[in-house]
Amino acid sequence: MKLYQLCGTDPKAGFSPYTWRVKLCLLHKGLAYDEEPIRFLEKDKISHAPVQTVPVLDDGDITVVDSFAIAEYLEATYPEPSLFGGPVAAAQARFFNSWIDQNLVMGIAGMMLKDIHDCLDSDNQAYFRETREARFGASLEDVVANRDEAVEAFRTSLAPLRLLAAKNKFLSGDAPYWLDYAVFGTFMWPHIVSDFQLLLEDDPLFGWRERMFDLFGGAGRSAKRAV
Ligand SMILES: N[C@@H](CCC(=O)N[C@@H](CS)C(=O)NCC(=O)O)C(=O)O
Repeated sequence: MKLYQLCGTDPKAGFSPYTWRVKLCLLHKGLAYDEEPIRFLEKDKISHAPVQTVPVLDDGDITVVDSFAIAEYLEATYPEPSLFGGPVAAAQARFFNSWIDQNLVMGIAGMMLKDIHDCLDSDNQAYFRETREARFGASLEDVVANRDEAVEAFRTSLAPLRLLAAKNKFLSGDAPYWLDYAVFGTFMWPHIVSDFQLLLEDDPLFGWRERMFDLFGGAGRSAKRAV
């Protein structure tokens, strides 16, 4: 399998939160894959895919796009070990996926846009600035200007996840499943591009994230951008 992952100047430090979700799903299922780094301006590498965003997963002749669709594809094609833990959880995962995208991805983006920009080379920086400033309606600098206050609201918004982390070792219970990977994969994005502190040490989610960093031989912990 080949998984395309966005990177900046360091090809080993892929940072797309959506691709991280897929990486963790592949690791959970013990499926071997090669990671193909791609910069924003190297979309020709994924010209065979129906959309020009990552993740793109090539599994032999089959190409699958969108992190959630890829998770469903992996579950249907390689059922063991289960990624969702059963059909009810798989159905409910759609709700979580949407919640994570709206709350975590948007919340983190509003604090990290400038850090992401700073990981890129100058051509990719220009593309990133133009597309993101159009999307956010403000300069990258203005978007992140009040992040010291924004992070407080972000931490408050994590309350539903915090309840799960306070009760169990993993968000899914005694062992990690798709929900853990979807949330942790999203946290891998700021972990790689930034040193800004999102979680406080006494937050149950901090301890949960530490446990997630340790999974799969410390795959998450060791993935840090070279500076
Ligand atoms: N819903 C998609 C979102 C994918 C997405 O937005 N990927 C971003 C990177 S995090 C991308 O490839 N952007 C390309 C660009 O902005 O040019 C998924 O879950 O896979």
